[in-house]
Amino acid sequence: MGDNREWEDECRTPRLSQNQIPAVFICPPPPPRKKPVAGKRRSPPKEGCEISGEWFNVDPEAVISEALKLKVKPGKTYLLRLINAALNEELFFSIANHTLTIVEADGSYTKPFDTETLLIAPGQTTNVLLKTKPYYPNATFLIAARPYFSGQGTFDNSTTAAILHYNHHSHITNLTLLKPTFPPINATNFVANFTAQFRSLGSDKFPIDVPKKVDKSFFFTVGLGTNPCPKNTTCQGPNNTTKFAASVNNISFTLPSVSIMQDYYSGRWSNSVFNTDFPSSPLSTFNYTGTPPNNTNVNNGTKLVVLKFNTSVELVLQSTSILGTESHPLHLHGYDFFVVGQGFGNYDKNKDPAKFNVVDPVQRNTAGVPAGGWIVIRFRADNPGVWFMHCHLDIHTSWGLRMAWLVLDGPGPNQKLQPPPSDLPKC
Ligand SMILES: [Cu+2]
Repeated sequence: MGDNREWEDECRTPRLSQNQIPAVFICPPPPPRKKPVAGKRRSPPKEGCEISGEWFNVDPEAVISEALKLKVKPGKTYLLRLINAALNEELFFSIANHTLTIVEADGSYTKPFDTETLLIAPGQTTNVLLKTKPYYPNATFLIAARPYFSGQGTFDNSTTAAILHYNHHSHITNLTLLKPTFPPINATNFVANFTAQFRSLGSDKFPIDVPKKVDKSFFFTVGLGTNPCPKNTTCQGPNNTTKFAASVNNISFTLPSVSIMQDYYSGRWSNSVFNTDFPSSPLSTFNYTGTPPNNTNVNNGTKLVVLKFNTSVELVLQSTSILGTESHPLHLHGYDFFVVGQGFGNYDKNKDPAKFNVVDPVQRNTAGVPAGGWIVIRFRADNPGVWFMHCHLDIHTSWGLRMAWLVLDGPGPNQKLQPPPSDLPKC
């Protein structure tokens, strides 16, 4: 607070780049410092920034000479900071014949766990420890990422790749190149099992502040839908008369002509660009993951939920099967939330809370709502301002899978929305 970052965020959000940048960035580790990882101090032996951002739409071996090389030494532990910078692809990531130890998600430490393949959604970050082989191997190893896609229709299934190269091999040619094995492109169960392994530290030494008591409960459906095709326009929706839309509680968010923050800060509540009647649960209920309703049209509007300062919020995010179930990595601005539960099918408010994890749930800012399933998140609304929440698949956001929370000021001097900076650009 106090650095006006909430104003920047609000202003930039609707201006996401339209250019596709499918990429996994492997970025430099931070300066060595004490980390609560397996109770030991670990200093990465090397710093550097590697960018694996080019799609190779051919056999990886054909482009090996051009591929980026991540040079390592045997018997070391490297920290890789992974960021999915793609706009529309959740990505599987793997390094052939090497195990990755996950230690961080979206800026919060996790209990370390091992995996051969990880999934990372657009905007998510994950730090992993890579333990190299004890001796120089007679091989090089493909580092690769390729999409996870749970929806319908065609999808680009290309692979992006780099090479893990043990340093002394620089003078040896014809080393075997080993490739990782990936789950199938639509491996939703793999994804659910993988994400269920994330746990925050949540110990006496590293406590977490997960809300145990809930002040306000919300139930939001997230999914696809349609809008009528405007007259004299050609639409490529599910049929000629419709175009694709996406919604939260069947409301497709319309971007306002003026920044919501500016309207709110200037005290305009009536006659403003927004309404404050976003429904806390769907206005029409149906079997969300069963047979979808015949009418797939969404409503359109700029609707917000207003929260009193410091409200502890529980939010069920339920995927729908309208135009097919699909995974939606939901991103909340302004907060790191706790994922206290996840499951498939329709959320059952009588049975599912018994399975919630309020001891060591993962804390992050982007979490996947499983295709045909749900997650439950909790956060404390202690950051005043207007906070966008949206699917991190850019195409779904642009179709309207987005809404915003308006968190009111608290009584304290440090609990108020800061005035806009003098150089605030006009949105
Ligand atoms: Cu989505």
